[in-house]
Amino acid sequence: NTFFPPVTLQNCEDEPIHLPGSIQPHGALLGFDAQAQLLTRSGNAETLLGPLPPLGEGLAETHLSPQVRAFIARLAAGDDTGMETAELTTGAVCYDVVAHWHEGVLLAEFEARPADAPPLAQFALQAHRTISRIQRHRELQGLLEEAVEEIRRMTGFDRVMAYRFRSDDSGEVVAEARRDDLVSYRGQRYPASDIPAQARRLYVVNAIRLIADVGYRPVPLEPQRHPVTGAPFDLSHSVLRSVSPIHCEYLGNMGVAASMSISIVIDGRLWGLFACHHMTPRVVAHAVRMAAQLLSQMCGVVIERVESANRRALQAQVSERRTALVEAAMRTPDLVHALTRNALNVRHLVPCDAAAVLLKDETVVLSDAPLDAFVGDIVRRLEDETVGEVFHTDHWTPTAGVDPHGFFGVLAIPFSRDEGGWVIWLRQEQVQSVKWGGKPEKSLSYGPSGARLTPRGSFDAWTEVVRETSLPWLAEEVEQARALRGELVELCLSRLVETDRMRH
Ligand code: BLA
Repeated sequence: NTFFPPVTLQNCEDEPIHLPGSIQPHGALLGFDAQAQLLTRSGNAETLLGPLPPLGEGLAETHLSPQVRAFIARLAAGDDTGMETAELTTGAVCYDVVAHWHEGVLLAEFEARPADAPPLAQFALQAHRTISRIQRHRELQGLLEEAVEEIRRMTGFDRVMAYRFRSDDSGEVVAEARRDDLVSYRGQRYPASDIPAQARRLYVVNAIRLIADVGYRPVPLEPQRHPVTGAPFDLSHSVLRSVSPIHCEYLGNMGVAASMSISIVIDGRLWGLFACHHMTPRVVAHAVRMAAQLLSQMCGVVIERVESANRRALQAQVSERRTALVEAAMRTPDLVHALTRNALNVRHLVPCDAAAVLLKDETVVLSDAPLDAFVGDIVRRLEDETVGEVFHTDHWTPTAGVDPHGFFGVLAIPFSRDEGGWVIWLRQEQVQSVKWGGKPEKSLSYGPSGARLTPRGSFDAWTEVVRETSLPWLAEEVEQARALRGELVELCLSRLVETDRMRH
């Protein structure tokens, strides 16, 4: 790469992956301006496609085939920003030609159709069948399991994973279909830096990418900069874009020779991706990639539907529990008992690993761990602060000498300042609930960046990032706590008024 300083493990996010100045060698690229004059081409273009005009000139009769010339002339005359695809022959080779306009440059990419590529029609039919099956799912796990099986069948990859981003952009393999002899990656966690921010952004707008041979030598564009603007050509939407060398090293260390991933985008946000590995180089025909992309888009639609239905059902259920809990509290003078001692208690309002209720001199902790001192310390510290209605953190710093027993998430509501009334929910450190499940990677060799670029290295990096933090408290969880506080404040207030009236 001739434009930018070398990429290291430390500056991954700065690598301008959309401006690599080169493509992968399993195809050729031509760039034209609005006058259909050649602006750039990949170094392998003449070898693959035959004679081309000099830079700055248009295609003539001696260049490419009439079919291809007509296709390019038509696109050059328009300014459609979408992607256009055609199956075109030149020099006795049949190509999938994929063309799009971007920032005033028409990029046309040529991929030889694999001899055994099934006709597009067959894939359209198959995709249609699959999609109607996918649409029937009402539950996330089943949907993703079926999707990875289906993508594996469609593409023939050795391993297909559904990779889901978590709220901190770290990720988890949530479903997997794989060749029997491969170690499973299901359940593994990876830090956000394994798919850096600029890559996640790019994958929202360009939903699919193929690395046909991890060990490839990039083919430079000639020239690498636009002759008029001087800017490097933007390959954000290119299908042959050369990918980050760091990522290729990562895949190589894993023993992977070809990789493809397909974005799962929901509401303009990268929800996750289907990540495919092959242990030998593998070219996937354009039509197959489009079918897989269509499937992934459909998954996005269904996931969104399932998740919002789940969210609504859960919210309704929790609100019902909250009402029942407050009603129970209203029936007895012993508020603390009502909130902690029944089958339904404060633990059931917010997903947590422990909870506590404090009032006057009483502290009831719902946990196997001896948390009285820890909880007492939390309240002492929060009483000194202006907490407002709800306090929450996913990285509580315990006071020196107070054992947090592995709890780092604190969600707390003060419901009676005068009488020291608090409800507290606690969550454990994330790492406690996830264990490294991979086998030792005996068979793997490390590239120049060492062991960091391996699943084991990723897990260690993830562990480092999430050390002494819990899962974050979600907005709707905080809102449930706030609602409970409102109701308890009111309850306490009405009791106060009651006592007052009885006194006078
Ligand atoms: C890209 N990283 C990616 C991609 C995936 C992953 C799926 C998309 C490209 C592709 O389809 O292969 C990560 N792949 C994984 C993970 C699993 C997997 C986690 O199969 C788990 C099983 N990567 C690193 C580190 C850096 C890094 C430490 O691990 C940087 C310091 C960079 N990853 C990196 C970059 C890209 C990337 C720059 C973008 C590649 C591109 O599109 O050019």
